Amino acid sequence: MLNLAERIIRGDERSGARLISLIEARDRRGYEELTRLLSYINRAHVVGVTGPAGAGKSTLISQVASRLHKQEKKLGIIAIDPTSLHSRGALLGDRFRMKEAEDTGDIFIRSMADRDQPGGVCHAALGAVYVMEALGKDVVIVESVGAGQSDKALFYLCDTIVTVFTPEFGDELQLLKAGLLEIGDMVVLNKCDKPGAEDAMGALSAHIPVKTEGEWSPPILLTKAHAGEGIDECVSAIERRWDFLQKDGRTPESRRQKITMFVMTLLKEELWRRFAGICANDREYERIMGEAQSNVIDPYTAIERIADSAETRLRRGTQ
Ligand SMILES: Nc1nc2c(ncn2[C@@H]2O[C@H](COP(=O)(O)OP(=O)(O)OP(=O)(O)O)[C@@H](O)[C@H]2O)c(=O)[nH]1
Ligand SMILES: [Mg+2]
Repeated sequence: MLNLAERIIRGDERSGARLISLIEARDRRGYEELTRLLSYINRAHVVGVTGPAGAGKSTLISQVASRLHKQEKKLGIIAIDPTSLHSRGALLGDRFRMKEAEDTGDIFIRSMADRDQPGGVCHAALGAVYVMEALGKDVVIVESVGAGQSDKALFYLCDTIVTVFTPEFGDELQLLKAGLLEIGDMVVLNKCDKPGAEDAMGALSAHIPVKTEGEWSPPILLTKAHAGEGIDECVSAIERRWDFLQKDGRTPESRRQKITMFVMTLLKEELWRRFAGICANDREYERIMGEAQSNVIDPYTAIERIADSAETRLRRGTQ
């Protein structure tokens, strides 16, 4: 009998979905299967789409994906949905907004939410990207709101990042606060049918980092995603970006750096998860915290003592 990895390499999407579920469940058997896929990755153009909630990311992705599909490209979509923390309905909602992509009947769409780590990077997303690459997808699109530092780490696994804004978010301060502009390789101003599109365009242009000769320069694209307008330009920009990366931008070194960043971000969360588990039943921790609570020691000293005690035990454990 073929194992999951072998079936995935032969293009079996049901096995792909099963492996993603194992990774979501943090099942070690899933990691073993994923290891078998490692010589089949780094083939697809991985495109991350980020931007404020409701900016039109899903609508845009659906339109772009269905056009790429018409060009005989094989597509996978991963939608990371923070709202589904509150209701399962949102997962269905996201798929519903990807109607054009769904209607092709030929695009692998996977919605996921990391219920264990609200606001955190989606633990299973990297695995899902690997699975889709091993399935032979040409383009894998990842959607995420991209709020918070750790969520941004998700985009370390992308080759191209598309940031989507709307005229409502055109205001300078919002853009800077969101911290999203500087990570974008393409900027989409969606909902151009709304008032304020020109002002927003001006604010966006002023903030696009200036690139030197030979570097990729992020284009600004104007769209009305719900009406399918501006989509062809988005598709060509994605293709131009891929050509650029093929020539000189996607070096093994940059890939190595991205993996390091991704691992470090997830490691931070994992260490914290384990540490919090230890503290929950630890007398030393409770004693120090009790002293801080009753003002016997100041909070800074408490932090140092708790960290020292954890470090000592960690070192002892490794000897
Ligand atoms: N007026 C207008 N509405 C749009 C446009 N594009 C999308 N919408 C609408 O905006 C709403 C939100 O679109 P989504 O595609 O779900 O946005 P999203 O960014 O994926 O939202 P979240 O995943 O919840 O963060 C939907 O009702 C869309 O129909 C546009 O160009 N103009
Ligand atoms: Mg969405």
